[in-house]
Amino acid sequence: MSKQRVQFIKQAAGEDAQADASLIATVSDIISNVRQRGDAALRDYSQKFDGVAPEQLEVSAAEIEQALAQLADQTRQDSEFAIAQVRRFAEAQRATLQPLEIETLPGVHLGHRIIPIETVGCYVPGGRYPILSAPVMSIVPAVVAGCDNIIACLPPGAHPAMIAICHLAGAHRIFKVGGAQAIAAMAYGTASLPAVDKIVGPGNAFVNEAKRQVFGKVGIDALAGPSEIFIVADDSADPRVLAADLLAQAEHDVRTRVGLATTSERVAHATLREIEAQLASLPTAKTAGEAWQRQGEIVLCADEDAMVAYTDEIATEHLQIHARDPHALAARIRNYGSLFIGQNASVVFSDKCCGTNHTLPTMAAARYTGGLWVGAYLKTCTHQWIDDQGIAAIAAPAVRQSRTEGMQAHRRAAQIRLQPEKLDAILR
Ligand code: HSO
Ligand code: ZN
Repeated sequence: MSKQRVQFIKQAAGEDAQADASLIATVSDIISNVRQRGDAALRDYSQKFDGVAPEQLEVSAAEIEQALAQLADQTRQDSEFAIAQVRRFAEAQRATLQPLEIETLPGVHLGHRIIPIETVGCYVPGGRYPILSAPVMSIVPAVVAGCDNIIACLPPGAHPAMIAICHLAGAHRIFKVGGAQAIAAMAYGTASLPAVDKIVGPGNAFVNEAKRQVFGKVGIDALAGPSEIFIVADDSADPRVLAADLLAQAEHDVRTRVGLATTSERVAHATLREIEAQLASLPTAKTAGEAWQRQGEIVLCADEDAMVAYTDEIATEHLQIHARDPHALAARIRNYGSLFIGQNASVVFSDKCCGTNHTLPTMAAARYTGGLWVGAYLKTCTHQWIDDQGIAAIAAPAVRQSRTEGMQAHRRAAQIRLQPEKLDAILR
């Protein structure tokens, strides 16, 4: 878009989140090692990267009991609340996916069925914070989809609460394996870990690169970068609330991209001041402040059209709309992972417990996809059945096209289903 219509009050460095050559090579080594040496390689990598090598890679029933017993009552209740909300929304979304049967021509019956993926692997990240909602977001929709086997993998050093929540969310088997080695194990299988059909869930740069490399052997949900937030605001927005929401995502990672586009010069400058003021008392300011310095931006837009165009270019993971008529403004924007309409709809609610999935497209992938949802665990597979009347309608074009293409076996396969007298009519 024409840059004259937007003015940067603060500009982001715009770092490239692509994997570099050494990361690609390291991950490729890890994957081939796990393929060759299985569990032994998993233990070696755990020792190297996590400082522990569990003899038993699968979390036992006794360990699950212990993790549940250690979980504070309130934390358990809050997790069960989050699980219930995510389940409720996933069930409603599941209900929108319906089987189809249609007769498109006399005797030509086409349809699709919705089939759960048999075995899914949910990667649960370790990382800077033990994000208790992470297992909820990848496991609950798999349960709702009806997957037969739901495997969860988490780093051996993960907080025991994460094990308890994997279990509460509905994982069938849980493994203490993290990083690229976990992705390799789920893709190819080892003596302890079953090979899965699809791997979902975010992770660090190693996990991400491993998912990219095993794609094809298994399905993957998406490639995840650091969390992002972008807010569009008119002059009715409250800079205190804007700053709080920007800093909430900035505390994830120093590479987190956070931004505000506004048509109000007052809101732009007041938010800049508010961010500095709030950082001063924020216990996680080390990360959030660095993220803001590196990746924070505030953009003053000439008008609403410029704001909408710029926002669509950013294609952010989370898009908040703070405006007098937030629904009208929201309706104009195409590219976002999840949309937060109006001042009350903060990203933090989706992050934790309101019920929408928090695993969303980053790095502008929102141009071509939405986030993780129950549909990601389901296959929409077509079928057809064709009676004699249908053959009369479709065999002739199939025979002729195959002949034109020189695909003689295809021609025969279509032709063999035709009465000889009809065939004569086609070939004439
Ligand atoms: N914003 C993260 C999810 C999250 N944040 C959970 C805090 N808790 C990715 O969408
Ligand atoms: Zn977050």
